[in-house]
Amino acid sequence: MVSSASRTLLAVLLIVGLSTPVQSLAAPPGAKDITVTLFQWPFARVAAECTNVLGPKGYGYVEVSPATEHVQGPQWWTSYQPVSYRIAGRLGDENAFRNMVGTCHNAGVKVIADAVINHMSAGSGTGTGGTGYSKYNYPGVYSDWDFHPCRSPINNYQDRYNVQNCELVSLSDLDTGSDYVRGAIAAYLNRLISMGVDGFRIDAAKHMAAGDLAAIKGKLSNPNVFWVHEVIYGAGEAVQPGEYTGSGDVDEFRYAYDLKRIFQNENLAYLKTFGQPWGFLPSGQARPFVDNWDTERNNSTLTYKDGSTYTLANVFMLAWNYGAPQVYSGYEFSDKDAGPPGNSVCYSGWKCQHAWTQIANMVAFRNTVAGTDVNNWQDNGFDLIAFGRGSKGFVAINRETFAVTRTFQTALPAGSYCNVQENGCVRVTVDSSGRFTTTLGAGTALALHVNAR
Ligand code: ARE
Ligand code: CA
Repeated sequence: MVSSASRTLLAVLLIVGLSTPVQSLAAPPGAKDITVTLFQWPFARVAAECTNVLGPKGYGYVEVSPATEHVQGPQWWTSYQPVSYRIAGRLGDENAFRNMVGTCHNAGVKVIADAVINHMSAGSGTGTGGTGYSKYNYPGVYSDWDFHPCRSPINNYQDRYNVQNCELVSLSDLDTGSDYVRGAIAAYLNRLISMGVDGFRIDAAKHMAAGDLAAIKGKLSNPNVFWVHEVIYGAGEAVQPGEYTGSGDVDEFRYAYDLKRIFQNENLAYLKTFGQPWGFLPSGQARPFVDNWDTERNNSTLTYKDGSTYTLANVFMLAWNYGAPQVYSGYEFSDKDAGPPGNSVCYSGWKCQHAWTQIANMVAFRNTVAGTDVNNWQDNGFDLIAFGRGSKGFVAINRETFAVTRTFQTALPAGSYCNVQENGCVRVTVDSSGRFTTTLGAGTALALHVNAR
């Protein structure tokens, strides 16, 4: 039960939030448009990674796992069951969070927080920050009447009411139509904004009416802050991704599903028209990706377990001019519920995809070719493709099971370039007509750009 005193306190906090001068950080994807998601990385480690890797490599944004206090347990997904809006979860406290934002900003990297605002927890117990809770009762913030009256699990994605008002996997579903709930959510997001957060991933956005989300966004101290909605496309479902573009970009799951199919079972040559013509959202509203923590566990997309096919799909995404992409960085698992490794070392449990040469060096490639069109598309009809980006970059991808030797036509200025797919600088010479000849091993790529000569 929420006392009127705590409601008054909340109102005061809201007003304080509104009058605190907040730097305008709204930054829809621009020249540095790549987000890396460091799944379940502790905030202190994210900070160090911003300084050591993300900033130097040119990543524009880092997305971190949810920050709030959550239910206890070893599974990773406990962080998707908030019990209060205090920053007191497995990944670090408020100090660690603030330090991370400051350190990442100093490294030129903006921070996206994962906002779990559709629901609170299931069950009852004591949260990671010591808050006692039970279902529909979260002391200091929500009580029974703040939740939707449908108190059963979602079981019909054909029915909008069921999807948005009932319980996603039995999690207490907030009444996001209520002004009090909207205010409480906005107060939480405003606190993160006051700590310098630059954007939000809206978890389970499909399960909230687009109008409710727009109303919450309207209450923010910076209503233009960057938002990206998680709305999983499902054929024939009542709620569709396109409904959410009014208040933010949307994760384009169809892109990830189609990439898996093309890379595994069809021909890369088909990718020539990849993008909106395939039924995806317009490029300016989409966040494409190869995988995320849900899809790598349900096998709907490629994953690190797919070896070079996975790496090449990432290379393609980063070279292709569609959307503002997300690179995913997770950890090895065999049990899909298993929480993150206890150590903090790249390549030992943690996969650190964002630091793999073939992926990390494509960040500078993408930043260099920003704003250019695709040109000089070439393919062999099957699984060898190549294309340029204006006169600034060129990529060739060989997903064949054999090496291919070929002369490629580019629009690059003549000169000696480094193949940034390799460590060190393996030289490729582009002649005065823009051509070069090379041999691409099975499952490898080549990428050249004018800032790596
Ligand atoms: C866990 C247990 C459950 C238990 C629950 C409550 O696994 O058995 O009932 O706790 O005790 C994550 C995990 C869940 C976990 C949850 C809470 O994945 O397993 O539940 O945390 O701890 C739908 C939603 C989409 C959602 C996916 C998972 O539309 O928004 O389901 N994705 C986000 C996050 C998840 C997270 C949550 C939301 C919850 O990315 O990591 O869950 O905050 C079709 C539909 C999709 C649907 C999909 C799967 O494709 O089109 O809309 O996605 O099926 O059902
Ligand atoms: Ca809901």
